Formats: sequence, C-alpha cells, structure tokens
Amino acid sequence: MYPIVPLTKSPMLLLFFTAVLFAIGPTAYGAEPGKLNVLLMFADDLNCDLHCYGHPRVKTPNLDRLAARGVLFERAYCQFPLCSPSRSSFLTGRRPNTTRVHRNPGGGEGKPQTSPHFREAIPETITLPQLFRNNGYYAARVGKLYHYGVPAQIGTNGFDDPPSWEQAFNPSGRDKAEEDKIFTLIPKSYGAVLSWLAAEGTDAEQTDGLIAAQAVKVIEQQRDKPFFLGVGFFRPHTPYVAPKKYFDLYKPDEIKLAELSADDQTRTPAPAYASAKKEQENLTVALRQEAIQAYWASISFMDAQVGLVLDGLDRSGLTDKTLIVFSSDHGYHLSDHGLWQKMSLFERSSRVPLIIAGPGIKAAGKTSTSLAELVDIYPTLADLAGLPTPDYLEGKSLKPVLNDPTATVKSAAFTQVRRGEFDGYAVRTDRFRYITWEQGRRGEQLFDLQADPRETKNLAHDPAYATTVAEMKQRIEGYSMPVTK
Ligand SMILES: [Ca+2]
Repeated sequence: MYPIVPLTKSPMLLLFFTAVLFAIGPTAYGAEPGKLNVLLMFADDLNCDLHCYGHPRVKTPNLDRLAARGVLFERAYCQFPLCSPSRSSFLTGRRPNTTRVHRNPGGGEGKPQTSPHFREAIPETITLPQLFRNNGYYAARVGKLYHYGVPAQIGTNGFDDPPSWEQAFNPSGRDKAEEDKIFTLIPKSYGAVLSWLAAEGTDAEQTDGLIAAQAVKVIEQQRDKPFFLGVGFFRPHTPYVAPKKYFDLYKPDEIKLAELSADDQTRTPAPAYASAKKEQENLTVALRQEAIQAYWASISFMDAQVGLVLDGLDRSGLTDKTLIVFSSDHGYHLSDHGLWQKMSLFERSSRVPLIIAGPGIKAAGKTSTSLAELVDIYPTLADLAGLPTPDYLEGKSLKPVLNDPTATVKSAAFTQVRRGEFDGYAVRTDRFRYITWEQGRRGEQLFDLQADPRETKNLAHDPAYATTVAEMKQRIEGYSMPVTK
C-alpha cells in the first residue's frame, strides 16, 4: 500500500510523480496518459439476429469477436423504437419525454428537415460526444449518429447536432447512386418501404464501406488528443442493399417464417399492431423469405464493415486504449407477429444488441442478462472514461455489470411509442413485459417471457396475474410523465 499523503503537503512526492510522468513521456498518438478513446458504433434498425446472440443462421464473425472481448448484454432495450426519438434519447442521456422527440422530423429528399430537434426542448443539454469534447477530446462523426432520412439524406449532414462534433463525415456510395436498381414494394420509394438489392461491385463502393474506410482514416490520423469517434452504419435499414456475396450466404427457401398467435391473427389489442403498413399485408411467402434474406445479407455486410474498423484500431495500436460500444437504435420485426420493421412495443422491436469492450472491463468475454437501456450508454462511457456527468442524466452506469455480469443496476427497462394522439408504454422486468396503450384505455398486454419468449399469450386479463399487472402499472406511472402534445 502507498502512504496516503495529500500532494500539496508533500513536495517530494509531487516531484516524484512529475518525474514519473516525464519518464513515461508522451504515449501513442490518440491517447493522453490515462485518457481512453471512445469508439461508438451504431447500426441502423438492427435487431438481435446475430450469431453472437445465438442466432443459428446469421453470420456475424466480427461482432462475435468483439463480443468475445467485451460484455454482451442479452437484455438491452431502446427507449423508443424509431430513429430520431431513440437517437435523441441515448445521445443526450435523457428519455423521450424529456427530449420531447416522439417522431422523426419532417422533410425528405431535397427538403430541409424540420422539428422536433431535442435542442428545442432542452437547448443547453450536453450531449454524449459534447461531454467528451468539453473534456479535451477530439469528437468526430462518420455516417449516421443522429437522425438521417434513409436513404434520402445519405451524403448530407442529416438532422445533426453541430455542437456535438468537431468534424463530421458524410460518405455516399453506390447504393445511393444506383437507387433505381432497387426492388421495392412501392415504386420509387425506398426508405420506409421494404426494398432490397443484391448489389454488383465491392463492399468498399457501398456507403457503409466508405464509412468504415473513413473511420479508419480518423483513427490513423496522428493526434495529440484522445478521440471520441461515432461511427453510424446505415445498414440493415431499408433499402437492404448489400453486395451479392452476402445474399449468397442465405437461401430464401430455407428461411422459416414465424408462426402467428391468436392475438397476432386478430390483431388484438389494435394499437399493438398499428405499425403494420398496407403494402406489407398479403405478401407471398416467397417475398417474405426474400426480404429476410436481404435483411440478413445487410447484417453480414455491415458486420464486415465493423470488422474493418476493428482491424484499423488494432493496426493503430490503440485497441487497449479504446472503449468500444456497438449497438443499434432499435429492434426490428421480420414478419413475426405479422409485423415488419419497427414502431411496436413487442420485445422484437424494443430489444437491441449491446456489446461493450475496452481496457479494465473485468467481465470481458461474458454475457449478461442484467437489464440495460440505451440511455445507460452515456453514463457508462463517462464513468469508464472518468468524466463527471451532468446531474440530469436519466440512465445509469453499467460499469458494475461490466465487472460482474451477475450485477444489476436496474430492475426495469422502459420503451415508449406514439400512436397519433396517444402513447403506449412498455416495461420489461426480469420476467415480464407489460404494455399499456393510452393508460390502458386502448388495451393492455402482459407476457411471461420466461414461459413465453415469443409473446404469444397475453396474460393482462388473467386474474392469476392481477398482482403483477398492478405492480407493472405502478412502474409505468413512476416512469411516464404527462406529455404536452
Ligand atoms: Ca433506425
């Protein structure tokens, strides 16, 4: 043990520490002594169909190797299953009822995007990258971190937050230039509509390939500052565009479609299924299988780009000085529950992959079933990097779980969504998922995820679960606050 002596009272000790610092000298570029870099990687619209999450088919060798040296969170949840509300939440560390971002901004191709931006409700908030900037970091973004209309705004700044970054890079690739080749359920519509293309050419020509290459360049640039690098991939968001070789990994006729429960077939309660779109109804089995093949191909393609960034970090010698987070803004349906895409409060749309790796993480290589929320990323990274956080953050540091995967920092995770004039709220506990639509007036759902992981049997009206429902209602009341529309 070292003697504990206040430095100011011990000139000799101060001299000693100064001498030690000079002896160590400047460390490798990109990292000041004791300061860790941050590499925050996000995929868009990615669910947990990943090999490292136990999926039997989808190939994700690069996320697998990241998981092998990090902690994989089995139960991580977004706060809102839509791009801008989710991203505004986790990048500010505040929940959607605080950011007041409950929908994507208006605008589109050739038009500026309009509100809501979180700075309208919380103008002075310090975002996650901004916190690092304020503490002497170089903060840069490559691709989609805040909201972007996809694919309309690829190559632009999207709906960015300029105070967050010192530099931002907006690559645009062949997927954007050759949109007319894409198969889509609605002609000339690619963003919100199921659409896909097995593309000619190389990974490097695609937007996500360019994003990976740019991210590696940023890492390689010699800097006298530590970095906070946000890397946002556009895939597997629609249109599912990936080079052909990734489509060849999956045979559509071998893809088994999920069975529908009685509630799925009658769509009860109605708001639970209101994210369904007209053009997604009555798709043939073959088209559904092709869409899933294309989504999985886009995952494997995106995974390969993650691998390029990880390789670049390894080559720079900074891997052991860098905190790495990989996640997605929300989950995704692939015809399960009769739904596609996002905007539901089922497990599939709310649950996200979350892997955290870096120096000093004691549970590296372990999987945790402790509950986590995307809003926890901000306090976790600040905690690991030793930065003080604003007191208004609404998540919790996951550091205890990173050191012991059986530790828990919260007993519930919350996700909310808007249905026109009313909201739905979901709470996920260790065992249950409870969902309430307009304070129960438009329906309630309770699923026992231990017995029924696919959410086929709604127990909300079963008298045997009355106590559980009452407890869950109380949790939602404690979470939600009145929202001014
Ligand atoms: Ca998204």
